[in-house]
Amino acid sequence: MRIFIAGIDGYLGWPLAMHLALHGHEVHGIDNMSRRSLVKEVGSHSAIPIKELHSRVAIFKRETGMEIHAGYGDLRSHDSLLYYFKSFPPDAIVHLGEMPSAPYSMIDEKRCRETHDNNVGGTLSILWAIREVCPDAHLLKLGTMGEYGVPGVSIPEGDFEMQHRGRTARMQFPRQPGSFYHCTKVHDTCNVEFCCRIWGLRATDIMQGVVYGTRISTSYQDHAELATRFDFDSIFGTVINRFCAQAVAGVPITPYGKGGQHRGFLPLKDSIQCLTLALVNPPEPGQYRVFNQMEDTYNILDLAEMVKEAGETLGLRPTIQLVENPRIEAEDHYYDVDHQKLLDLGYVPTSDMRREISEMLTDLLPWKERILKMSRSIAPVVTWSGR
Ligand code: USQ
Repeated sequence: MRIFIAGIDGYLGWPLAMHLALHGHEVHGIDNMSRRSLVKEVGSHSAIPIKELHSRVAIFKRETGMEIHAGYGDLRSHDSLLYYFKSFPPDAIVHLGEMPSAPYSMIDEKRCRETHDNNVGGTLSILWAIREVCPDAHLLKLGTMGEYGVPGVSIPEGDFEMQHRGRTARMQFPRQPGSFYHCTKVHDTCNVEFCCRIWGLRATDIMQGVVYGTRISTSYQDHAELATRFDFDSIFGTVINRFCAQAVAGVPITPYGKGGQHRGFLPLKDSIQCLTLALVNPPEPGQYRVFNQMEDTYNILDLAEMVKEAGETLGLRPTIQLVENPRIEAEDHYYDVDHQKLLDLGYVPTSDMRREISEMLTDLLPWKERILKMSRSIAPVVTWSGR
């Protein structure tokens, strides 16, 4: 299959590109390198050092003999996108090229608007380019479980049957995003579904839970120069990854508020597995389908305890410190999510959360000094209330 990856330099994009190339697909991709520059802007860096994109591509070729065609590109440059798609008409487009941080989108008006411009604008650019150049291509778009929020009822996989005044209809499940970043994903969902309905495009919208971990695949895991990034700062680091980095650095693990927030999680290598399954099982023309991509739900305090225990087993002395919640969010709530469709396609969850945490701590230990060097970026600084 000929696959184009937008956001090929990211936490998910790079391991997905390698995985797909190793499984015989022709992979092309672009990245505007914003993740690298924004993490720098907020005063941090990847705990695990990563090579520049062109070096990664060269090392991958040297090690495997396989080619990944990747370079700089911004999705919002619509003419460039048309050029890419015309010179390499893709069978599928994986869209990971968005600014992924809720806190970043809440810093100020400039960052909020940048997030909307990049995310909503980039997706619109892709949709128009597909329509013009390759209307039969499958768009695999990364959404988020955070689109649904925590509504207090079970969350279906995309749509549900609604009854109102004696009539029934199938509708998208209502959205309740928790940050301006999550709002951009809701807007994307609306645009992607609309284009399937009106233009007959085909798309899979992935409502993904929080991804964690350092391990990407057994076949090239040991090759340090091919590692994917790992963020731990309060803006771009996600919760389990942050807790593990905190345990390694010897600074307190920071559940926000009461720590009763529930989320769905899945390990990085399972995210790669799920995205691949969606690619090799495309939807029908005109079909807009939603997959809730997650494995298990946990509450934040339990995760903190798990990281603490795993750290102690490795001889660390992690501590947990509840901190005032910088976000406005429910801290103790019902959470139940349908996530059957990927299992039906053959997804085999690999996760044992305790083992994953232990592996993550082991992988991060050599980089303790790198984490400590940017330890000022760990404490949360962005508040939802702006105070
Ligand atoms: N949290 C803590 N302590 C921390 C960091 C986070 O208690 O040190 C809490 C947050 O308050 C939140 C939960 O952990 O309740 C998850 O936060 P997160 O930063 O790990 O994840 P979130 O902001 O929700 O966003 C991340 C990714 C985003 C993706 C989303 C999936 O950055 O791109 O869309 O996870 S989901 O959370 O299911 O919406």
